[in-house]
Amino acid sequence: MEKIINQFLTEVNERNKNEPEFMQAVTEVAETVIPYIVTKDIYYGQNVLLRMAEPERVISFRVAWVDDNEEIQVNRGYRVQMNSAIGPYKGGLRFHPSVNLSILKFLAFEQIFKNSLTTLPMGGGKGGADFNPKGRSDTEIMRFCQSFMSELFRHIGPNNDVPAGDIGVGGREIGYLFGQYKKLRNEFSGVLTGKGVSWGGSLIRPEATGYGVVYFTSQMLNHINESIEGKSIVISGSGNVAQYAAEKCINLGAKVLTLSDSSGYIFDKDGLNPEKLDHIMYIKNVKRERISEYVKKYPKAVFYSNQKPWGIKCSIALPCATQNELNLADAKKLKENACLCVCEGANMPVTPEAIRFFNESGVLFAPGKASNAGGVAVSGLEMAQNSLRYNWTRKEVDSKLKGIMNDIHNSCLEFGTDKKNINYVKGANIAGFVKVADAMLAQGVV
Ligand code: NDP
Ligand code: 2IT
Repeated sequence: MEKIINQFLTEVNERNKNEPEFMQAVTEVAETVIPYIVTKDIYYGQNVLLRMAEPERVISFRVAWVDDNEEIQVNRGYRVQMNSAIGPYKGGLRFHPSVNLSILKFLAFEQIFKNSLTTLPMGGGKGGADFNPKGRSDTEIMRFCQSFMSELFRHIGPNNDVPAGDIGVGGREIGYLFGQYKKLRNEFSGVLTGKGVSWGGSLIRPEATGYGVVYFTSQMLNHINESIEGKSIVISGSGNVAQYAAEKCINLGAKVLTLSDSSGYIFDKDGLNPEKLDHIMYIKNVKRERISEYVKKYPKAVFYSNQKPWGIKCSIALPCATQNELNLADAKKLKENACLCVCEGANMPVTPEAIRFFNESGVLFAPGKASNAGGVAVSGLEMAQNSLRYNWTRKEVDSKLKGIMNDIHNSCLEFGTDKKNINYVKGANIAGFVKVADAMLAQGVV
């Protein structure tokens, strides 16, 4: 088996040299899905996974714009259209200086499986730019978004490719991108998700990823007769996903001890409450400042500069910032502190060595493609509401989100249970693969 997996990975690597994040994502899927493929006549010999690992199309383009000092800036924009077997390409846009093809291809590849798991008809895609929004004025952000969309609009559409937010792209950026698309196409359509509710957005979309992560965590705990209530929780990040994960944890009676950003983390041993979380949202979403501002208003909390929160004792850890932010040494600290469950809010935040350690040492672990699928799931519901020209209530969307997270959990159990042991990575990868593979086989070799 090892030989077949290595042959496959060598072939993919040949075509994707110097793309470590992409190879990391493909390796994780290959190690769990190839042993399944070889037992199924319909998939064996069809090179389906090899086809999935090659993007259908990659677009790269210049984004030139003028900053507030009237200097001309140049960035690089991308859209990776990875797989459209089960629906239009769907996935977020990331604006961050680290953005490159390796990162966007890993994200687009994971998105294929995640979107399949949601049970909604969405293919996989991802895009973004190596633009750093930090310290930029509102008008600079607007000009950048307009320039970015002046090229991207040619390649997307409500039945073809529907982008959304990711790191550095939230409601403000989606607004500027939508405005420019509408002007260029002279069309009001559901081409982006994460829109404002008064112009086609869905209720609960901002909350969906974070809430979904916590619903999924609850389901994992319920399965071992545990619950989230009263548990201490360590969260990294303080952006969209982290904020709403924290909100839901607090609502369910858990104690959220930490949040972080790229400058360090805050530890509040009394736990966050709704008022403290409101203040975090004000710091991050309105003032757009560093998380360290928190301790000015709440001096009992401590800010640890340039450190990660994984050494804080907790029962549950939710990494919600970025890829490869929790390594083997961090995983060992969590285990020593009797952590029960690690559920990914970010995409690929836990390194392969750390995942192996969790699986071998009995710490429940959920991969992002299952546990953070709530965001794209509600994006799918936003697309459905746009097509219907209708809006569901908050309660309706939240209940659909809960149902979808529950279905994903059940799919993980169906494909990932082996002699009562649950491997959520294996379960999510195989369940996600099957639906896309069946569609690709039915549609022929193209
Ligand atoms: P935001 O931009 O809202 O927040 C990102 C957070 O992560 C910030 O606190 C940021 O800190 C921190 N961060 C980003 N890059 C780094 C880095 N290199 N090192 C340390 N910290 C970093 O993004 P989201 O909350 O939307 O996204 C967070 C994660 O969740 C990403 O992995 C994303 O792909 C994933 N995700 C997002 C979904 C969504 O719907 N938004 C859906 C599913 C997954 P700072 O402000 O200092 O940069
Ligand atoms: O990683 C993700 O799933 C997202 N950033 C959300 C994608 C979407 O289309 O809502």
